[in-house]
Amino acid sequence: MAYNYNKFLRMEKMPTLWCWGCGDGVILKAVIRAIEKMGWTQDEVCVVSGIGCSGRFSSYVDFNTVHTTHGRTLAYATGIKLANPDKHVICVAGDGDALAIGGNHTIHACRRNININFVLINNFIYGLTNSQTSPTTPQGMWTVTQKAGNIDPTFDACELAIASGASFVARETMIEPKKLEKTLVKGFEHNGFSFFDIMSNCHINLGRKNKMLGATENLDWIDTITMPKIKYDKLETKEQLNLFPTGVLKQDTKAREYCDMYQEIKDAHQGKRAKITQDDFSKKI
Ligand SMILES: Cc1ncc(C[n+]2csc(CCOP(=O)(O)OP(=O)(O)O)c2C)c(N)n1
Repeated sequence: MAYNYNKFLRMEKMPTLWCWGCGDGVILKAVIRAIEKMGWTQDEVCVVSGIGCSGRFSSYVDFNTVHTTHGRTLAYATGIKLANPDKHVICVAGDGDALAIGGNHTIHACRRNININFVLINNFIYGLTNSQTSPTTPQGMWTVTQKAGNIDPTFDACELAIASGASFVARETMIEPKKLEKTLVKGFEHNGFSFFDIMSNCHINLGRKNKMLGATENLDWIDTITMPKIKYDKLETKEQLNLFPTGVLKQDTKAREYCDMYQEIKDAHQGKRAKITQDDFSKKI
């Protein structure tokens, strides 16, 4: 039987403004299925998105939603989560939103290990504004800002998240929506900052300008640059070049979660516990 998404969608906003064949819709559906698997009610979830094609995500889903400014999703989401630790906060951002203008917020949200689920829709380009280079655009690709080919080295979003301290880091593609759903559930279950790098197509503003004539060619290309971590780990370093491992890349269940620590600070201010000292953290240092 076909899955019924309508309960979680704002049907009055349909059809979406996304291009035909865009991966954003596939990712949106996987997120909805993962939320339902978690048993979260609509009222318990808050979806925060930025500006871009990916930013439209929050307009279409029927949860508590905030459509924020470009690059600032995690600043809003952090405030929302700290004020409402009982809510499940899902943040959605494009690669420009998350890694260029919002790069600083991303680093610090990872560092704080706050229990937010960060869905990076990585289509390798600024989609909404028509093909400017983003931090994940592969070198050599045509962009409207680098018409002779992009010379900027490519960011590995997951390596950035791992190095910054995110306690759950995973990469998937929209080519395998079921696998994506399962990985989303694992991250949603995790108490800490969950970072999902989800590779997706933008056949209109990246693909067709780079000899990938349709959505399927764009997806084929994503398939060639990704590989399950278990296989990837068996390759020689030189064979790993330009390949991105998929699956859960990091999970640290011992890292302290920020809202829990924030509660301790509140308790200390209210005299309910002793002040927090360096000794409380000495094991980590
Ligand atoms: C402060 C600010 N700077 C620039 C813009 C213009 N702008 C809107 S969306 C966008 C980039 C979109 O690319 P990305 O974040 O990768 O999302 P996508 O559209 O690909 O989903 C830019 C530069 C803006 N709205 N606000």
